[in-house]
Amino acid sequence: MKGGKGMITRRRFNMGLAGALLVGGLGIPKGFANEKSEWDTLPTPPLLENESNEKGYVKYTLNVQQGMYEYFTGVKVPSLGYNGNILGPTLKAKKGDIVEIKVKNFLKEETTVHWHGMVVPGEMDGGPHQVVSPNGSEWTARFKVEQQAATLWYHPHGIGTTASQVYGGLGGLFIVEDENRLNLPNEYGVDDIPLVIQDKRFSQKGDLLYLTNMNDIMYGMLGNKVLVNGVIEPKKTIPRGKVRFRILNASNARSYNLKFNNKLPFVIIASDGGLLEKPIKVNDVLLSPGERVEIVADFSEFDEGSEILFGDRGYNFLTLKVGKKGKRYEIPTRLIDIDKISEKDVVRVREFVLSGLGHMVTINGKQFQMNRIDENTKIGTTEIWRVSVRMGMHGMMGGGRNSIIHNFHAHGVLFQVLKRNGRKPTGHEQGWKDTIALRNGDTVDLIMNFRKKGVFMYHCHILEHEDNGMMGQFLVS
Ligand SMILES: [Cu+2]
Repeated sequence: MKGGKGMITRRRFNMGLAGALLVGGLGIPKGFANEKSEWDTLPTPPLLENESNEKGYVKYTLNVQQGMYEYFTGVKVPSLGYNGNILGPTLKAKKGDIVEIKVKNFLKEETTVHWHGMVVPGEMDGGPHQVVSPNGSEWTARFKVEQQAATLWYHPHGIGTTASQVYGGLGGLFIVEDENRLNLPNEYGVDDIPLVIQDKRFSQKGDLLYLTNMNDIMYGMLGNKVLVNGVIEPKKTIPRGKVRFRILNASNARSYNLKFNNKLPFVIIASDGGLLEKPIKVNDVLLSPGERVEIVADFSEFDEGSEILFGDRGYNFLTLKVGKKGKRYEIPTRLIDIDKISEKDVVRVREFVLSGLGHMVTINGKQFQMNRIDENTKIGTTEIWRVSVRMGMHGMMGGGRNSIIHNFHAHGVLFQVLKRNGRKPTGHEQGWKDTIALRNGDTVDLIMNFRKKGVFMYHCHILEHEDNGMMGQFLVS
């Protein structure tokens, strides 16, 4: 992937930093002028070639490596990437495939690769127990894909190094496909467009900054620029027609309320774990770190050459230009059937209380310990996990009731949201999920059935919180 072609000007940065101060640590910085004139600066992460010719068998190699990358033209900064300088190739597999991925770690520190959203046995999960030693060591993950089509991702998950490694550039998409033949936009990079959204902080010179103030520790690292697929405020020509976006929030800590600038409605068709039962028409969608959503927007009513902006709270970080007429797609009113996990099968309700900030973050009053299993369960069991955020005195510092202060991700399982604050879930929370956003005071009831054995993590996906110990382990035996 090429670097961004943004030109740095003093004015632009001064405005940006001033704006960031005005709206506070949790707001999107305002006042960034988009000064790029070039089109199609949005790269599409390349599809990684399957090394196997055998049917039903997929083989990949991921080299975890250091590199240099130009976020701003002419300013090379150290970066991390899979098989390249930044981010990683998109992996694809079909439901039923046996997947074998060799991970080679060429970093000077340990790493792991976690398949976020893929339901696999604990020892293949790529969590903190599957460390890949530095300087060329290897680890091979081997698992069968047993879930429906979905947009998943992979990223590091080492102890205390997840946040810095993801921020440095490590992360990529993992697309699962299945036999479903709905007439949805499916031409990768053309009308089926991956958007990996991240924010990063840059100095006036264009250097990448990390953990430079106390708020970064308290709330997690928030940037002053938003990047899509590794490029700051990119632009992309899209077909005049229906376009699907597979959106991943791969930011360390920032949540986004994503919308088009012209109030263009769109439909959400998929959540973390795949298609929803029905497309849901909305004007915006909230995405906390680690969550994915697939949306379809219809640009057929726009004139060729129209520009549509996409972003959050007045900071539009993606510019789309309507191009030539695209293929015809019909979004059906019914997408798939989702089997509801029955509450009658629930054998246990477990409570998880998330609290604290900075170094004081806890789940149920505890911080992560590598040699401690926090919860034990049995394979095939159905449980409700009642997850809440109780900030106590910290609540007043947390940017108000409407900020996503923590979120919750469980490995090794997909869940359904039974209730959010006593009400039925709305939007993409009506589908299969593995990560869920939480505000202070929120309580969500998540119903799940354990299908894979092993030790798995549950944690806040604000990566600085995770690294500070906002994580626990459960054993499925
Ligand atoms: Cu958190």
